[in-house]
Amino acid sequence: MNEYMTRVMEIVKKRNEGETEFIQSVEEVFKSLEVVIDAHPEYEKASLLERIVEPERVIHFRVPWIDDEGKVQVNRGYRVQFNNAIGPYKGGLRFQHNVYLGIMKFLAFEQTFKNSLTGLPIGGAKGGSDFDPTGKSDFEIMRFCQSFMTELYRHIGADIDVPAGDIGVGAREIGFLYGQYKRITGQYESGVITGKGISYGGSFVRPEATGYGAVYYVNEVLRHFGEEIEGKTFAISGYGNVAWGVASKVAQLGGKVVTLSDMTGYVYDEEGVTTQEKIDYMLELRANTSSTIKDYADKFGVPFFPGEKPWGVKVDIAMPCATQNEVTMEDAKKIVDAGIKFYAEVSNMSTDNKALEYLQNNCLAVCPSKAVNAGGVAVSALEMTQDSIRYSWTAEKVDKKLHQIMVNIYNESVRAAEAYGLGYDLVAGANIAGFEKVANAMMAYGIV
Ligand code: 2IT
Repeated sequence: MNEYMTRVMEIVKKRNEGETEFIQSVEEVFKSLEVVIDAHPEYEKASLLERIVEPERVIHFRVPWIDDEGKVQVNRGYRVQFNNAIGPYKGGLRFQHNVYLGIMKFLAFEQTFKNSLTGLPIGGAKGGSDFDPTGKSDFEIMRFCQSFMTELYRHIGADIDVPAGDIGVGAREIGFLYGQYKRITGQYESGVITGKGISYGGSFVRPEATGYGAVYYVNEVLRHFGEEIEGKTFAISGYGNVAWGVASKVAQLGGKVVTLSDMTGYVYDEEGVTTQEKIDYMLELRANTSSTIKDYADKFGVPFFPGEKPWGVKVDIAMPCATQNEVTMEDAKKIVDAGIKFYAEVSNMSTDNKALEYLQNNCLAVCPSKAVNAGGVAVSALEMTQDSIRYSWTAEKVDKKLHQIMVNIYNESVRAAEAYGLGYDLVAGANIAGFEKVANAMMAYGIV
């Protein structure tokens, strides 16, 4: 990092004390940008970095709701509208017990560059709550979502800010949220939220998009090395919506996912999560808030490793699909020791910064989440387009567009790193390409 960047980094650390994930994500992006900042002295004159690390708006609100026992509960709600230089704010909502401002800001910052990389006109935002959906009844979730939207509705709109799902927010929650939005505003403004059901303005392939997109991206990486998905084995973590999309696309292309995991441990399925029965069972597991991944082991008679992560398993490709910082230095060493040559983050910022650097030095290819998982938000943007033209594209058409977008993201990343003399560096390439478009737009606007 050059002198200007070091100075801005100091400001970020001071202003965001205790928000470790946010500081980490800024550091990760900055590492890639030195060449760009050196080549553009006008950025420093315009204090572009000082501005780009500061969210345009942070909304923090109270969410009171009544549980099934009639007791009043209070959670914290957030929406961080980070950057709308290239389009309306766009990004998911996360409902998880550990949510706080530092996680919201890191996700919104990442989202800004990811959304730019998709090539579509969407800005960056994120929101959510420390509400924990595990063990809650459908009615409790509904009442929570209604209360959450009763504040959020005034801050969003099809051309303002368009939320979607993330951890803890799936089709059921999106239905409750949109239902309340529609009731409060009296408008059928379906473009205000994405991830909707097909019967009310959702897009085909949105549930699969993050996982499918990740596999399309990895496919490009393998092609670069003269390899293909067919016959390859994959270790993945998680078992939710994203892991499900990865497992089913890998199976379609003739590879096999051999691990799934959750907080309690991982399962090793040597035959692979390849049959329709197994892939459908993942959805069943997810729908039942009291089940754990051990149920998969019991059902299909495969080994379960309690308390362990799947990173010691010998496979061709490792793809973390669970959450931020799930791969630490210790895990990274296991991945390298297992002889794994390809590493693709799917969960946002899956890897801590030191572990990421170690993997970059020891693997053939390291693929960053903001490129690999961008297919999810890209199809969300396609959902917005379909809503605005009041027309629904076929699954085949959306899937084709998704595939093309992922190929473009890969090519753009390769190009951007090469243009700055960094060689084949997918991490730097994604950061640079994502940054360039946002930076150009911000420069055009003057000091805003
Ligand atoms: O992290 C992400 O990109 C998402 N949770 C999806 C966001 C979206 O607007 O579809």
